[in-house]
Amino acid sequence: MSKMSVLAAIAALALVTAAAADTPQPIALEPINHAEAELIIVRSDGTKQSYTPAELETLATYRVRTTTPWRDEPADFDGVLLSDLLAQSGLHLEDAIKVIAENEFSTIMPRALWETVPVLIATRVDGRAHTRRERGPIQVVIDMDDYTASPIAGEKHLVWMVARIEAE
Ligand SMILES: Nc1nc2c(c(=O)[nH]1)N[C@H]1C(S)=C(S)[C@@H](COP(=O)(O)O)O[C@H]1N2
Ligand SMILES: [Mo]
Repeated sequence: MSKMSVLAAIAALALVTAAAADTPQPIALEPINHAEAELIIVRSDGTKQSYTPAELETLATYRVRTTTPWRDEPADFDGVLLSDLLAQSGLHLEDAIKVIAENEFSTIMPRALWETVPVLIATRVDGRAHTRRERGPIQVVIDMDDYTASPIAGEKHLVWMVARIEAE
């Protein structure tokens, strides 16, 4: 490798590292009172597992600071990774999942989405419980840089009032 290409490689690595270090950041969360909510996971064999926001937060928790299509100013979203939740409930190898909201909205997420983009299942915003008024209590959040860079991520994936995830 020439000296220039070594420098270029170091610069590229620094950029990648900076982007990766950006978000999601591991964060320890103190217990708080959440809005009453429940996320039900339905496996392909029909068995179910349900999580309140506090139960979701027993998985590894992360913070993503980002805007959303509904927020011009960035906010701190805390929650768990969709990939971790699917691994814990046994849906991570499905080709796709259907995410259904309390208002009956539903959308399909292909496995490539949660495998290539950190998809946060947010349970808190700016350190507080996430309310329905703010598009909680359980909201799918993707860092806007990752969202913009992904050929797969779309606005239809940014589901709020998430109620159910089913194997497709
Ligand atoms: N709970 C819920 N989340 C949702 C939707 C919805 O109807 N309900 N619509 C989705 C789609 S298809 C898009 S484009 C955006 C639209 O948000 P808006 O209706 O506030 O513009 O949110 C997504 N998340
Ligand atoms: Mo949409």
